[in-house]
Amino acid sequence: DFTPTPADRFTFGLWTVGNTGRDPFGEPTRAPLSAPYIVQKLAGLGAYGVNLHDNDLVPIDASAAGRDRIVAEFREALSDHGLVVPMATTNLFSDPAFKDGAFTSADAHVRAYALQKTMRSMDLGAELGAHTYVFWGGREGTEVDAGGKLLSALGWFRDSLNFLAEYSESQGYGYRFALEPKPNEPRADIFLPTVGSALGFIGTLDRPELFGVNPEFAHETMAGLNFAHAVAQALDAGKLFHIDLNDQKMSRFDQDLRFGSENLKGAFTLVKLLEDSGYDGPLHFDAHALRTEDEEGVWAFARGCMRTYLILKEKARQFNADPEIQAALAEYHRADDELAALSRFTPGNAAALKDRTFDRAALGRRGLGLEHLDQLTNDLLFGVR
Ligand code: 3MF
Ligand code: MG
Ligand code: MG
Repeated sequence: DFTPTPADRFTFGLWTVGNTGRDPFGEPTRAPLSAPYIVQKLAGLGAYGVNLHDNDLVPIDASAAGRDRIVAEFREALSDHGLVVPMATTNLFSDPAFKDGAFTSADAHVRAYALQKTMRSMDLGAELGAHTYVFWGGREGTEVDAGGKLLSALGWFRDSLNFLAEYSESQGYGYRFALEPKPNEPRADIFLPTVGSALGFIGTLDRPELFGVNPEFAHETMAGLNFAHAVAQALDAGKLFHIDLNDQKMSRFDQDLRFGSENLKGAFTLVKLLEDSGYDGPLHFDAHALRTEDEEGVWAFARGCMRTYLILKEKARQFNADPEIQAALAEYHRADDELAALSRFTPGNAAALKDRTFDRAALGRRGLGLEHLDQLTNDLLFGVR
């Protein structure tokens, strides 16, 4: 009946269901919810875990004693309700100190402070049991490129990530790090804007094996890209360390909509890809209820994210079991054992392939049956198959 359980590995951020509805043009529409209360409610809904930025839990100006008390209360709520913290991250975007970037600020003092804040936040995450550490470089970017930091910024970013990976290893935290790309908002242009950019950058780090990506549906969509394609590239590279699920209209401000609420077919493609690939990491919803909603609407939003995922997972199972759909797929994927063998390079195969005659006109005439396959998929999603 599509009721989630912890075995489904659904997680939410404290900042997601805790979102109070503030936007650049308007004040909050909902009262804040305490972290222990969020834990209790998410557990009641069948979630597996809760993720956080350091300052979602501990205010940036908390005293050491205040911090310890808040963390102790939070840990008690986690153990009372059986929720885990699989992922932690740093808020390197809210404080005015980070207005021109954290690791890529042109100010060496800001960069050093960002390292300090992140190490402390990594300590907190480790204390809570997190194994994945996310870097969303929200302020790592520019409006004014005349500042001339485009090349230096990448070097500073690299040095910081190398430093923090060594810190994690030296402390025995065993984190796997996930870079979360976003093209813009809050900066006009954010560095490493897409999944592809992040994957390329990872190859330049000292310990690339410790780094992967945390792609977000909304972020690739804001860049005009197809999210499932980005996720496929991350999977292919063995770099899908985490994922941020939500929804988004293309070419708009960052909406963080309920999963599957806008691009249902894109959501289906994604769920099928994740399920077929055997991805076994957390399924994290980085989204929030609409500003129109009260607290009841927040939990309706959270239930809806998980329910839609589970329905689409069942649709993916039906897709894989549907004989007519499978026949259409078999028709589309024309295989040929002899040609597959020839396509493995040897000098002989290269010579044989160069000599072979292909019926080019027949290749061009062949219909692929994709209209039929796509309508079968629609019928399946509409629930009429
Ligand atoms: C912003 C985001 C971020 C990141 C978070 C780390 C505040 O668009 O997506 O959410 O996801 O900082 O996970
Ligand atoms: Mg986002
Ligand atoms: Mg995100």
